[in-house]
Amino acid sequence: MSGLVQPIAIAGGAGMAAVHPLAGSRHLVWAHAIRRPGGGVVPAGALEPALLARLGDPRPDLCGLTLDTPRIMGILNVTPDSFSDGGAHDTFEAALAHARAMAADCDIIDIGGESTRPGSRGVSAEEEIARTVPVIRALRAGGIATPVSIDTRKAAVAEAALDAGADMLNDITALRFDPRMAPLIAERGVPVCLMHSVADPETMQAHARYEDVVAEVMDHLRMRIDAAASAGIPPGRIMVDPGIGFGKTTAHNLRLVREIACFHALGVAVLLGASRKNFIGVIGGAAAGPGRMPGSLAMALAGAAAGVQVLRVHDVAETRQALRLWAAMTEGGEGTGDGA
Ligand code: HH2
Repeated sequence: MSGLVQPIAIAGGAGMAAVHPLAGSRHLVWAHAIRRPGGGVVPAGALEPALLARLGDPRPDLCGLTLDTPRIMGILNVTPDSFSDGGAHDTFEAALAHARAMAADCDIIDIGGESTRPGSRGVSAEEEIARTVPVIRALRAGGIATPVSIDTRKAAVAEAALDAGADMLNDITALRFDPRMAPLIAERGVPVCLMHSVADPETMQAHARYEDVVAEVMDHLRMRIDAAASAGIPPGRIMVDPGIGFGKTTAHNLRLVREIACFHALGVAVLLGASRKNFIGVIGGAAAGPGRMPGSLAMALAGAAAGVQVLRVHDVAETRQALRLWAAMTEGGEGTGDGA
């Protein structure tokens, strides 16, 4: 559990001497890393070649998207009770309209039919399918080609969503909830996001105890990557996510975002989902909902600056604008910001 390495990302440093790529980013390089715990700074050249390769190598494309620039995953909760947008899109018409509106500004649409906010109770697979599948079908029938991710822990829901045209799975239990999930994803050959969580949404906040949250979350995700690989899902189709807010305190969430560059050592793409979560309200002084957008942008930019490949957000147009500015700034000159 010791020996974490956090590359110190440099924006726009591609022309500098003795720098290394950061997880295939076209915006970021690095030359030194912080050793955690302890905080000593080490030159990249002092690290083992295998670790350097995992930290630097480009990540394979995801659903046809290159991962050399931060990608936006827009959240579509077709639920009456999600913590920040619950009830806003819980009819078929409202969900479809929101998905169409988001499609212009996001790279992936993440559709979920079950709230996983702290304390929430699950719904049946049938209910989740009834909420999500018609929206996916209608998007495809309407010619919207934006990749769709299905946010579920149930294989029956994933299967129905993939049959309806979804392109990837987002599983907050990292394939642990339903034993039929890993074989399904291996057989379908689609990408999967493995998120760290403890217990279940109803009880997870009681489990927010870690000696070293970054090391423990990384160990867990490493084991889940290995489990997925044993089930026939290669690392090139895996993304990992520290699971902000899932059995974590505000201090845990802040540390995970601050040190998220450590996760590149897992050698796969990294997703950050901090949008509108409770800690943003606690620190930013905003009630649940759209008022947490500015703090959410701050966290999305922190992720981008650490080389995170996918940002899961509610406010896609605002995040797109912020990323355009960030990308243009990393390019130097006047920039076009077209890349993000
Ligand atoms: N957070 C939520 C749901 N799914 N998936 C990933 N990969 N990462 C996350 O951080 C994540 C997730 C919870 O947020 P939200 O969808 O806004 O709310 P709810 O679960 O109440 O629908």
